[in-house]
Amino acid sequence: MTTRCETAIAYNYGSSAPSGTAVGSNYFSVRWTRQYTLANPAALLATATSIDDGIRVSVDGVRIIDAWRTSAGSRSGQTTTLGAGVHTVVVDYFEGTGNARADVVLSEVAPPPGPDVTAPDATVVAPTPGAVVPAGTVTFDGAATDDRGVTEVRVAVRDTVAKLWLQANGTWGSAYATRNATLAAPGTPSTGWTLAVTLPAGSYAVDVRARDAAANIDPTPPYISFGVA
Ligand SMILES: [Ca+2]
Ligand SMILES: [Ca+2]
Repeated sequence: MTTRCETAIAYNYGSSAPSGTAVGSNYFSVRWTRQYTLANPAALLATATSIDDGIRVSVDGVRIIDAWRTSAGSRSGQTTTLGAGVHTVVVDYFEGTGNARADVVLSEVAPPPGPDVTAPDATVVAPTPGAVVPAGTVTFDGAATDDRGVTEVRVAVRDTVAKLWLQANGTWGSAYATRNATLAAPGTPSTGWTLAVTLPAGSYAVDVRARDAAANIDPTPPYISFGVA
């Protein structure tokens, strides 16, 4: 038996014996053991692109590839998600007769993301609270952030004297109604937003609610009072 450190499992022994060992060119076996450190929870994927003949791979004692037979080919296997830290990988290999080959690569597979439970947050840059802006086209703008991506910013405009909301069709009504702002970078964690509406002189407020793809809504929506003159 020969024991030594090897940096990678990437061997095409062909019809020869592994160099530097006492074993013959047929009927030999190898056990490779290594520690694999995960910085973050992930699965380990073992990809054996070319194995001749048999292979077994286990991670922390759990078999992920079991192909202990005399044949050539590719095999792969994957763990379920492992915790961050050190994991032990053992690869067993054997050669029967004829050609011999062993190529095994380990890689990390990030776990699927969990549900999005973090709501976005929106801010209003214009108008500033208490500002008086010219009648006509009034442009609202601001920014919105989310841990994964802002998909919508809904803007509601209220006539604070009549206590009515600007409806989708441009009329004013008692029901809360919104318009979708234009996002500079929709679906990203940080975006600007803008919306223009036409307003006559009066007293107004704007209510802004950002959403993400999971329909989480900003729990602290800005509500900015302003005047039009
Ligand atoms: Ca063989
Ligand atoms: Ca989110």
